[in-house]
Amino acid sequence: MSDLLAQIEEIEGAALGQVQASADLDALRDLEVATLGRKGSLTSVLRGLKDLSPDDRRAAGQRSNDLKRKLQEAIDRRRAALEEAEVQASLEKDRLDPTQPGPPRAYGHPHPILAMQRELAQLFESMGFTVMDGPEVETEYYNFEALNIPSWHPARDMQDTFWLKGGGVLRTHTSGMQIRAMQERGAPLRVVALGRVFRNEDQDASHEHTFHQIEGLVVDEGISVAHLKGVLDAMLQGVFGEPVTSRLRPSYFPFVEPGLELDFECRICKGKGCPTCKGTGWVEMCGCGMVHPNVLKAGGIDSERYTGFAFGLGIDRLTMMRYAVPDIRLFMSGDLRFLEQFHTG
Ligand code: FA5
Repeated sequence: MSDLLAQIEEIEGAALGQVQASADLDALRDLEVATLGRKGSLTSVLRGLKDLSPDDRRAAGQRSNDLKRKLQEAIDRRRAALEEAEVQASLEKDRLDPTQPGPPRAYGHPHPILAMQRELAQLFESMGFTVMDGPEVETEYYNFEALNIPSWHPARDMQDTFWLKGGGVLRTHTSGMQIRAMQERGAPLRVVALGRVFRNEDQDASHEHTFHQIEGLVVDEGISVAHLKGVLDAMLQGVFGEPVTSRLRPSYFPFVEPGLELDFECRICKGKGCPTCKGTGWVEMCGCGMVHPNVLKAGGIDSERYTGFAFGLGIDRLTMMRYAVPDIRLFMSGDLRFLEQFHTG
């Protein structure tokens, strides 16, 4: 009996210390097997109980069961502590801080002409205009004939044209949209149409073969040049963020009567005269006028009842003025050193 108790005490003395000393889960599992396992030290002690007297057996049995429970509890506690330490170690190793900013990414940004188009569209929408889209490949009818420019008319020479095989034409201006708008929507009408236009033109600092226009058209009862001037001045104020001095002067386009040209005071020299405004102090910005009755008729509108104004503005030149860009060709140069100056993000 005393032998057995001595063995139990020895196991207790050694094993409890070893549980605490187990450095990892594998070592702890080995210890568990070596003490409490089927062939473990405590198990084999228990097997010896059968040779004892009933009283000794009860006393030694209780003692060894107490130890078994104590050991099992100590092992379970140690296991939980080791598992927790393992989780902490792996969190430490694969540390993720979701509040850290990500690596910088190279974002693109709208081309300055596109940004200006969007701004203009928004500006006119805020004045109650509808924004329309139309084809870049036009028919001769919409680009010229319906605009009071028959094929024999010398005004055709004002816009040198890219003709396509089969009779189509790369639109030379956005004015064809006047007819499409009137035909599609009738009167009263308040629309703008923006987009690319094309001319067979020699390039220089203010001329491109591919550029952008915004066409405006208002048709209603009692529309006058005063409305035209008011809308164009509101547009200039919107674009430049302050009132801009402008003037209307007579001009000629077959699809308006009277025909006018809007100039505004040169933003670079404030009207004093500089190379950009060719010393005049004024910059020519858009053709405009009162819609010719023939054009209203081509659009299916009663020219006795309704009048209208129209304008066609060069968006590239407006953008040049806003940012003091000296040469229109920079826009299509693809030169990122130029374009990245317009990165606002
Ligand atoms: C026209 O295109 C007429 N359709 C404008 C119009 C509309 C008049 C409605 C009356 C009523 P013009 O050819 O002048 O007109 O061109 C209008 C504007 O486009 C010019 O004032 C200028 O700002 C711009 N523009 C013309 N040619 C070029 C070019 N080659 N490169 C860049 N911008 C140009």
